[in-house]
Amino acid sequence: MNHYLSINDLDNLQNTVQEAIELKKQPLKFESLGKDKTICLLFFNNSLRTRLSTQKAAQNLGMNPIVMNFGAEGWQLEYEDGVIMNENKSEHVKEAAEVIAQYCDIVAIRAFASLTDKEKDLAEVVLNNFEKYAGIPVVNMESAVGHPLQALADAITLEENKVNHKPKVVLSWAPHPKALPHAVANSFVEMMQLQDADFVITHPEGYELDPEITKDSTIEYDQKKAFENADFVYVKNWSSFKEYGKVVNTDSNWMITGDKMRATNNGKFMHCLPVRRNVVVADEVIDSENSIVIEQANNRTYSAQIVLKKILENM
Ligand code: SN0
Repeated sequence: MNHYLSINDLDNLQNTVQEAIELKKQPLKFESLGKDKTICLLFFNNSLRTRLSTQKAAQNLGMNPIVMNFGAEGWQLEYEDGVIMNENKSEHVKEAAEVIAQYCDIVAIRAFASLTDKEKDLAEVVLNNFEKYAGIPVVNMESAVGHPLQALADAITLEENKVNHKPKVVLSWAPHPKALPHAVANSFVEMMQLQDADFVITHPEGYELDPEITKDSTIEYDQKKAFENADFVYVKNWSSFKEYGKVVNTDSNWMITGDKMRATNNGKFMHCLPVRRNVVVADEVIDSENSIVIEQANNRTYSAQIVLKKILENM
């Protein structure tokens, strides 16, 4: 593998999940693979899990990670061609990306959706420009459109926790005070489309994700109906796609409660974190034995590690 920009960059999801589960048993087995290799992690947005687990994954492979909070400490970058740069942007991505590539062998980037400019967000301007000008492998640590490291960790967690051969997995929207990106939900949907599962998406009207991503996945507007027989309930808030970046519903009836979870098939609760307690999910649910959010976060290390391993093996 050269770049990891979307879950579809994996040649085989099922095999990759199995390889990650093996790696988890012996995380230091390939500690020489990344010797003398450097990875730059660039953060244009906040992070806890992604930042620490990706560093940890790189270190497990013997790599040297360099981390930069680009959003707070980097120069403001210009991405358009041919502009007169006499305003607030100090450096063009052409130089920035090429310079960064002098210092490292792989670059990993977090750059959330603006949620104001749909066209630019869908064009993945930051990620694609780095890919174009850095000339080294690029890893997506949550872009405008996707969060494939999270989706791979979710696939590992589903595999480890599934009881039925073909589980019912529900992706449920939940309320949130802020407008959040679609990336986590998008990549979860793309990942589920590669799985042998009964997959249902539930959200209020007006919260349809990009139809180019959901394709023919089942959408059920009745959350109660969607939860019937669910083995896994994956919860995430996102803002409206149609009314791009807007919060069009804050109905607290969509929060995940103990009563809703009791009506599932002893369903496991999943969330990528960070999560707003008692807005998105009731304490009773996230604190229950059926909550596997910490396992999901733990699997972020092995998701990043298998991805970096595949890139290193290809260098
Ligand atoms: C991000 C998102 O894409 O939804 C990152 C998730 C991995 N989440 C947030 O920005 C939550 C912020 C908040 O204030 O709750």
